[in-house]
Amino acid sequence: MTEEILVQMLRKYRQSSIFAHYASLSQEKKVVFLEESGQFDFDLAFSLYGDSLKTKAGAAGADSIDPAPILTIPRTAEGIARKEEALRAGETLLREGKVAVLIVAGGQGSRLGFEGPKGAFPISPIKGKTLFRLFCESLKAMSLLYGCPIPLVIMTSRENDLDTRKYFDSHRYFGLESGNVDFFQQGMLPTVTPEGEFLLKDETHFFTNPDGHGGSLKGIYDSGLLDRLMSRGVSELFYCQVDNPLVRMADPVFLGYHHLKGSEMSTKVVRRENIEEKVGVYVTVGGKEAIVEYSDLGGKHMEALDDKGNILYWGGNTAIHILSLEFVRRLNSHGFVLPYHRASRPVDAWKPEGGFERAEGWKFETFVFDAIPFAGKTCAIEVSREEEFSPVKNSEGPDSPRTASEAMNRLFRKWLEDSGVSVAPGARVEISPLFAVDRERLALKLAGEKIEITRDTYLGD
Ligand code: UD2
Repeated sequence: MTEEILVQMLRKYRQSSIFAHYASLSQEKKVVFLEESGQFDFDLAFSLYGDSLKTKAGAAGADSIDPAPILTIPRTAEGIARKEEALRAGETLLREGKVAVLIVAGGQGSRLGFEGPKGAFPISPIKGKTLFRLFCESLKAMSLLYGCPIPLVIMTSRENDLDTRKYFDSHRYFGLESGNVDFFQQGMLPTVTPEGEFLLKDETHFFTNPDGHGGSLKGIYDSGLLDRLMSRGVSELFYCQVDNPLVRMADPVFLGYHHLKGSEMSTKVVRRENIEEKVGVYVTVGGKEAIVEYSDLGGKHMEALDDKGNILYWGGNTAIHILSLEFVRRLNSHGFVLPYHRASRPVDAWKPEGGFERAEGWKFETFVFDAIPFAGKTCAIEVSREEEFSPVKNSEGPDSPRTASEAMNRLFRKWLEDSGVSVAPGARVEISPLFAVDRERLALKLAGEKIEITRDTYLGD
């Protein structure tokens, strides 16, 4: 950014205190300030600020919300046959190299009290494998199983990009081909105060925030990775968050349902635990399938029960999706279409006269699930929470390392017991994805074996 452009922008948006601050900087600090400011879209941030003053944040049009069609876990012969058909279709996609995986990992582990990329957080019950290691080993196992490398794309943010790349490098990509792992940084947007002022993070930097996990659908396009994947013949993108160690990486059944329906964006949902659970809810809004975040849904719909007393809007968003790459391209080709949400949070902003002061910052971000209403066809399938969903969000309590590690232990114990292995009540177990990536492979591997597990056991490499 040149000084002329900066001054023009500061004048245009009447940022007089930042203008005075910039003018007070030494020449070399001005150079840093200009260099760092060049990558931010101030016009977008300010127009989002203006728009947000006009529209009332919060609840989607209450009268337009209805339950959405969700494929429940199959229990009939017909449903099981359909699942088998989906499995075969998904396995074909994997064998034909049509699938890539995107993990959004731009968030910091701050709610965990963990410095560094959240994916580097140790979580597995016996070996303490990190989230990234579990994902990579699962992906390696799937690539071996289907005889085709599955490209991995990781979205980082400005705060953790370097540390994330170093982490993968120092662990030699956990056995994946480094040529099959790509990273891109999500966009950063200037934070704005309710009075419409940009903030400073320190003497030479504006205060900015990551542009939300919806930014993954913009970043994969802007970085050129979308085109690269499509030129390799990839057509479907399996999307998940870095915080859920139970994700069934590149799940062929899910891929198959998505493909057989001709869906452009598919979602896995779990039955909401209770009416307070902090997850988005899969509904229809004005006749279009959508996910509305719990904070935007409003009590009436969050708490609604059906005539049997069950939660009416029961589909809780696991944030596990499949998107067709052609659809992701369409979301970008005439300007990125996802709407921005405003979130308010206290920030420690640099004062032009020196030192920091607590200020209220408005951050604007997009949510990946806002792409659902733009899709031609969509598909939502119910999955078992016990098998596929236990995110790590908080340092303790719900959605914590303890609940996720215990969920992994319980799942592995169940896999073993279902394979005829007796597991002593207190024994904790962990099964490496490279030993068996799912319960079916474990059963095949242990068939005919008489095994008894009496103490903490790790099955793996
Ligand atoms: C998200 C969903 C919620 C439910 C839940 C499941 C939203 C708004 N809510 O809640 O509906 O699906 O997950 O666990 O999505 N991230 C980035 N860049 C960003 C922001 C987030 O990479 O700018 C990543 C972050 O690393 C994390 C994930 O996205 O892994 C979820 O982000 P969050 O923690 O802000 O969303 P959360 O957990 O409140």
